[in-house]
Amino acid sequence: MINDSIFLKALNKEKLSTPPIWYMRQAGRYMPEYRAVRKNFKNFLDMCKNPDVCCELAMQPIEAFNLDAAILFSDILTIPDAMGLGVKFLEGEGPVFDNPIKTNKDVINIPPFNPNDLDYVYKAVNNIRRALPSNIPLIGFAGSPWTLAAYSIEGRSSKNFNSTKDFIKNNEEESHIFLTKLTDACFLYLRKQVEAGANVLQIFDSWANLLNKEQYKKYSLHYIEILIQALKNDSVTKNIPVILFSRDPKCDPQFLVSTKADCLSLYWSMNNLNINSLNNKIALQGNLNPEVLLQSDELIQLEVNKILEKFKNFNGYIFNLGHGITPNIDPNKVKYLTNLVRSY
Ligand code: 1CP
Repeated sequence: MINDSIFLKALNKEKLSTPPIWYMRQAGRYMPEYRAVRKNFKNFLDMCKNPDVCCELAMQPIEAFNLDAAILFSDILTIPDAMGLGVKFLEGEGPVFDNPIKTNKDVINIPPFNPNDLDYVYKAVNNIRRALPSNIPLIGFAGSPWTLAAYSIEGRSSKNFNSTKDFIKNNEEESHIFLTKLTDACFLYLRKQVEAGANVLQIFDSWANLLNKEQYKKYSLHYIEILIQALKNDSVTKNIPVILFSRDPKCDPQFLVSTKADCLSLYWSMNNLNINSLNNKIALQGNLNPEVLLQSDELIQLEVNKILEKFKNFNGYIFNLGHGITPNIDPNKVKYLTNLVRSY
């Protein structure tokens, strides 16, 4: 039964003797099983368009580490691709857009988002839900409107997203129009994922760190708040817990709490949080620096103990990393870490 899930219990702020465990980017290049499947596809997005392959990939970390939650295998850039921006993942380069947003006209000309264009994603959700044990929830996800806008305007990944920063300065009105279109698309997309079987939703604001405090509220948090409100007001999604991951935000964590997310996924450097004041108000997830997994077993143990001590008295703590597992991490270290947390 899904109600037996310790992950859902933690999201519901229940006190548990052992925290549930899952990892951001738990399926991916660090696993040899993943690389064996990946080599059959030139363009990563073509692989995401195959629901049977997505199911196999989402199940790999569940089978390898016996985790307490699965995450849909897909990518956040499916939405800009469906909006006609032509997303490709090139070898060693990451995502590249054929038609990035360059002018304010490009924003106006974006065709209306049709959630049915992403049927391949909902089919993957359905396959994964059916493959999972009944007590293991499936996490559906979307990028935050701001993070999707940043990729769509920049046209690729970047260290500092300077074109995006210039665009929002020079085209304020169109930036808000674009963010509104993305917010609507995220809502329709997440609702379809829930209809297909997703039990929990996570919003990835992976480029929160680009904005200063004032900009962050205006260009990102504002739209996340609208998105969460739409999910909470909809009959299909109203009872689905929403987790918010924000990478290194330049604002008081209290602003993240006011989005009404059910759970905050804490970036590894996010230590300016008064945990006691949040007890019973919101669930918390994450916070271990993924780079710890490149260290010796002794060092991993030391860092894990610090995290588990920190959240010991918190009702609703979910063990996770403070960002995704990177390709250079040894799967044996992931196994070691998982066993450490379970035997704490
Ligand atoms: O070549 C390959 O094998 C592609 C590697 C890869 C994988 C495995 C990419 C390309 N995306 C994914 C899957 C993925 N992406 C998942 C499902 C797998 C899982 O989590 O188990 C999820 C949830 C994502 C989400 C995602 N994609 C985020 C948010 C999370 C985060 O890490 O902050 C972001 C920012 C992306 C964009 C993306 N996808 C892939 C790349 C190379 C990038 C760009 C990253 C960058 O800008 O640096």
